[in-house]
Amino acid sequence: MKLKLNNFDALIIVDLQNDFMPNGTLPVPDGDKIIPTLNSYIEMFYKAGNPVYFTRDWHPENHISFEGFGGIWPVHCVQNTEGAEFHKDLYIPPDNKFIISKGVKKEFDAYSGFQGTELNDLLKERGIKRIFVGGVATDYCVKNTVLGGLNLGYQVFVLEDGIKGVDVNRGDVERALDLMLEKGAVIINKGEIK
Ligand code: VGL
Ligand code: ZN
Repeated sequence: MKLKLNNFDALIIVDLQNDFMPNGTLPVPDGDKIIPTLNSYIEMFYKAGNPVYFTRDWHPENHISFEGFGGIWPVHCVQNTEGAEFHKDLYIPPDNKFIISKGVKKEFDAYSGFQGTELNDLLKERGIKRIFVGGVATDYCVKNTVLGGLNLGYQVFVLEDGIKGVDVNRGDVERALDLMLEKGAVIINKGEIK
């Protein structure tokens, strides 16, 4: 497929934070390997004048998703800690105002960048119709952000060369991709956009 960016396209980069990188507390294997590719997507959108939104997990230290507090995950992405910071090599365009924090309240978790956030309003405000989603983890926050976007009526493209998953259960990543496709997402790679 060949596809040309238009004014109604936005890029969404999901959770490129230290705790999800190989040295973090909830590592996504090779999560850092997609950074150069994501940076080239970010640059492409930025140069074309299209908005880039960065989601982040932003949990209080006693968050409900953590082991010992009712959840299944090791402590990760605690607000204002180094683990919650974006990877130092991730390119954040100058003056970027679009940081979307999720899972910010103790009692609620959110795998989707749309859940409990202002993301949909921000996209609507700019008349965005198509969203391009990359980041981690394919089988959790990427999947749920993609499904959330489809539910809200966006056309959603999944950046195949810009995602990594955890595969807690073998096959999770493949099943996640199948589900996204089944719900109407389109899977593309960088060479297909101009
Ligand atoms: C995520 C597990 C827990 C993710 C967030 O970003 O995919 N996974 N919190
Ligand atoms: Zn989390």
